[in-house]
Amino acid sequence: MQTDPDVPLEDNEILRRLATLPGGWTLEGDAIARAYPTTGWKASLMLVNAIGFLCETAWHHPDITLSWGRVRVSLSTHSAGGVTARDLELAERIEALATWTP
Ligand code: HBI
Repeated sequence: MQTDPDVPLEDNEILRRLATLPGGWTLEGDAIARAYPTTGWKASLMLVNAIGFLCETAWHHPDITLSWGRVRVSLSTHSAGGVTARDLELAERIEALATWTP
């Protein structure tokens, strides 16, 4: 198994790991991505901020698209040119945050 953060994982390994991740993360090109439905623009903004702070603490920065009723997150490791274990670990943390209900 490849665990070097500077080496992209093989697609079959990414798909195998995504299958163990709760939520609807998918492999899209050189990144893993997931869209979260929200109740509106302000809810999207709050979710983007929460995900943003989490990612900043991990010093790993996804592309995030804020829309009315939807936040899309896309993660890859630029230095590796693809998806690494670092992306999968952060995806798991984003998933826990974004699906948390009080
Ligand atoms: N964020 N998504 C992503 N991918 C990276 O490779 C990355 C990052 N944030 C910070 C970061 N790399 C730094 O390690 C380098 O820019 C120094």
